[in-house]
Amino acid sequence: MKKVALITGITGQDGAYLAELLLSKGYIVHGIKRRSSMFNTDRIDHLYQDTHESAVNLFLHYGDLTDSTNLIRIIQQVQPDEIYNLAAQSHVQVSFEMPEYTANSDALGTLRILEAIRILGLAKKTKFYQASTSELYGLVQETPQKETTPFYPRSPYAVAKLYGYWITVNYREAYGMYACSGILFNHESPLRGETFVTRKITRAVARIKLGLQSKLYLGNLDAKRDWGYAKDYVEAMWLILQQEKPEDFVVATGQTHKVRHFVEAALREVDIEVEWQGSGVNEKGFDRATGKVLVEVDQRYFRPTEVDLLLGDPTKAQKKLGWQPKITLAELVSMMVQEDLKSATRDVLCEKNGFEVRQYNE
Ligand code: NDP
Ligand code: GDR
Repeated sequence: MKKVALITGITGQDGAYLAELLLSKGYIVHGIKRRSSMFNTDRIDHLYQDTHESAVNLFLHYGDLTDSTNLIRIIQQVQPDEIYNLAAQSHVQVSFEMPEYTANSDALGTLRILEAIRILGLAKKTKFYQASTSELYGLVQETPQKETTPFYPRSPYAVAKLYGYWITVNYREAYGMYACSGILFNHESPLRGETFVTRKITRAVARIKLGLQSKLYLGNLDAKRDWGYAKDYVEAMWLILQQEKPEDFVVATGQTHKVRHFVEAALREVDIEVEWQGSGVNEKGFDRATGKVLVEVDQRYFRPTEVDLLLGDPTKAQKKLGWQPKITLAELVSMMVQEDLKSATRDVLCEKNGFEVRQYNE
């Protein structure tokens, strides 16, 4: 019998990689996608065979974490062995603008799924994975951050995820459910949303190199993050649900770098050396060869409360899951810049042939 998995957030970065991984392991995969006025399945289209052509192992359902009845119906219909709750309003800065919605989807959404499992009598059958986050650590209490480090969330997003983390612990303890969290540190890829800092940088660097854009505007260049590769991290999600006992795990690389280091590495990938001048909001990054300003700091990307330093300790995941990150930061930066160069090249060709190329800058 094939295992059945349900992934919320299947149209996102992690959802796409996880769906691919589970399909490769022979699972039947169900995913929840939101209704949108435009196609929103770009990241998983290559996995989705036309139902009219052959037997499929991937099924999509319309749904939303803010709608309990919808979640109950889908879970009842699918009867999953494993649920991966990856859906979330996942942008930290946006959560300051939409705190109530973020709490509804990220905190109560988690509760809705756990309750659905319980109401449907699936507490002993269905394993539950919660996408917890290093943002829970927020204001630095100790480094490196591990499973026992106290939490101090610094954004409406992180506070909502704190509820998601603890309600998962509570359902595990109260109802004996196999319910647990991966506390994942930042993980990136060519599929990363364009408004997260790494992808914003690699996309801009490719466009600057090909003359489609002149400058990149960023916020806090000194924030430090422990960046890994998303494809490595979805393997850890799967491993977390294959243990004998449900437990929470930190998933990280154990290395941390400043945002400015990521900018330098991305520019180096296209043979540009950057030189920083000024400080704070007046800081600029110059092309050492031409003297042109390539990077400018813009106040609007600063957050009301920032997380200055994330550095994870993945020892428990290494020992108990046998998990290791396979890709280094240098390889990740290179992969992302090279992929963005391909899209930028396509845009250049379109422009050359008289087709308008839309600019999305954030
Ligand atoms: P993305 O932002 O790429 O994907 C989020 C997914 O959630 C999308 O499929 C989105 O749908 C969906 N979604 C958003 N709101 C709702 C809602 N109300 N109901 C149903 N679906 C919704 O995130 P990632 O793939 O990067 O992250 C996956 C999860 O892991 C998230 O929960 C995130 O908070 C968490 N996380 C991520 C880390 C990272 O570094 N990437 C680190 C730690 C945790 P749509 O495509 O329609 O927008
Ligand atoms: P983060 O990721 O907030 O860590 O959350 P993001 O890439 O948005 O920011 C990382 C750091 O870079 C600084 N920064 C900027 N960030 C953005 N987005 N845009 C900018 O222009 C910019 N300039 C500097 C930020 O201030 C921050 O310090 C991600 C999300 O995937 C969450 O869902 C997840 O839980 C955490 O990672 C772990």
